[in-house]
Amino acid sequence: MTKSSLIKSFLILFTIITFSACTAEKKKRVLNFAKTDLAAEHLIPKPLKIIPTHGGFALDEFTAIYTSENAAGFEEVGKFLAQKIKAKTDLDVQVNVDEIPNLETVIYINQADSTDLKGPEAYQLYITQDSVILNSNTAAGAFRGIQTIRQLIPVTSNNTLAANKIWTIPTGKIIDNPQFEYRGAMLDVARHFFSVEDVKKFLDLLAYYKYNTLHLHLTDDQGWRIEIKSWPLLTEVGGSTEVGGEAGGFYTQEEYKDIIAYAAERHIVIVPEVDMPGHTNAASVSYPILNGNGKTPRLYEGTQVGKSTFATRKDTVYAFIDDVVREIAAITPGPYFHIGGDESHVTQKNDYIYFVERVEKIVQKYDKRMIGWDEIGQADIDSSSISHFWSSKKNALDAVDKGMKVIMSPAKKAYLDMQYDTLSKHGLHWAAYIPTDTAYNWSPETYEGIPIKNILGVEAPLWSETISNIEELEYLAFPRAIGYSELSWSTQENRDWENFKVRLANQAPFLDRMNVKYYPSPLIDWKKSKYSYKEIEKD
Ligand code: TNX
Repeated sequence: MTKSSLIKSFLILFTIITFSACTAEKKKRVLNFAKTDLAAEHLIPKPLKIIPTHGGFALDEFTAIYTSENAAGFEEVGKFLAQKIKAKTDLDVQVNVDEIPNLETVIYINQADSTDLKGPEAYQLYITQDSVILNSNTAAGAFRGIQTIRQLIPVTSNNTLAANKIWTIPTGKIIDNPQFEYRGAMLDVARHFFSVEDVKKFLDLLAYYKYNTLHLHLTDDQGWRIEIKSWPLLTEVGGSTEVGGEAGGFYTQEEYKDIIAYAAERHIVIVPEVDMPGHTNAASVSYPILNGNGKTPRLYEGTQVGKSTFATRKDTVYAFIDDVVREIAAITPGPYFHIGGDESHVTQKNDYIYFVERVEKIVQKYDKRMIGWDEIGQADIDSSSISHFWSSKKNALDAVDKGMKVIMSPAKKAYLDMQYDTLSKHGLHWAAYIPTDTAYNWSPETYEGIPIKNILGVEAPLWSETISNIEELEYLAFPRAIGYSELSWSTQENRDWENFKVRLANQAPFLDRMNVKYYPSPLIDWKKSKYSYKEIEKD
């Protein structure tokens, strides 16, 4: 913080304290809430430390938000919070407005370089009767912190005799920091295409639970979903259908940039995946020169895997991949590029290895860090590349031996497309049935003996063979994705199914307001909510 902004912060706080003092009389009359307990709030993911002080901060028409003004992104975080407060309470909370008559309480979002803040997404919240002070190193940390504030704002205002409505936030201190730096979900837009609006809604939900990554599976046998200007038939032909034979679709580069920007406002990174050398039928139908399985490629609307491959010894294939990676990397600000690499059952092993090693160089040439499904662990690749563990412990441990980081998505535990049980309306069960408790009750920290120091984080992939619209997406993703947020954010000591179950039950009002058609797992005693999306459009 610069000296002048520090002085300004003190001035603001001083003004608030003075204002609060002047209006103490009035406050006393209004603030007769019951004793609060910050530690009993239904926060997900569970913060590292919560110290309750049992008082109440009044969020009302006399509240304003101030942010560090010279720190990049902080004001935007303040405005994001103001919008969400408006949606939930209808209050018009001003952001960084100097002269506010009758100002009584303030939310201050502060850039702090404090050494207590243990990483870029760490934050601290100090909630007193007069102020909420949110400290973090970066705007990303501040953004995670305002999700906690959002979750602390009650759905209903205090029932006071006074004319002004008050939403009471419990006082105390929260010290929080994510366990893993990569906290992701994946959406397969290749088997069935999902619109930009659908992706944005998914991003809204992920942001509320402090996810920081959305991996988009952009290509597969059944569809190519991202415009590549130098190879236009990929989308014209390869994007024209999907599983079941519907019309398919694709994102233009402008639409993809729109998704990136929307995610960036939520401090979420998009990881683009172009799956190869297998899962490439849609590309090979568009440009048969790429094909390496010896058959004439045709559009494919089924769900079998493992029949396609690129011609891994042809230079044209690498010229093609160079163009694809170059165009996508140019519009992807995040550090990663996912090359797929799974289930290349018709690629010779030595060809597969040659392919992965060559593609890694292309990804690095465009300044991205390569991620690939765990099969890539068989190749001789750099320690900066990342193994995406889904199935083979051996492959993941081979990657660990190379010094690589691992993203944990074991299908048996973390696949959002697995059915909850035999009655599930959508989903598959080739890996397992994954009821809501099974999804939560495992430890990525120790799973299959992958050393914790190699674990970059956890990702929950949602494959879309059996889902084709947002309601079906929501049915498989929620509530399980809420549990995965806690597996990647909260420490093992802080996780407990019995405790989580109650907090999860209390997400129902939020999910209802967001019009999320979640699976009403019978394991959860869902809290009834009187609000539906018809009354309040968005939270
Ligand atoms: C395996 S997971 C796949 C996908 C399927 C998924 C269905 C992985 C790397 N490959 O191609 O969609 O199973 O659950």
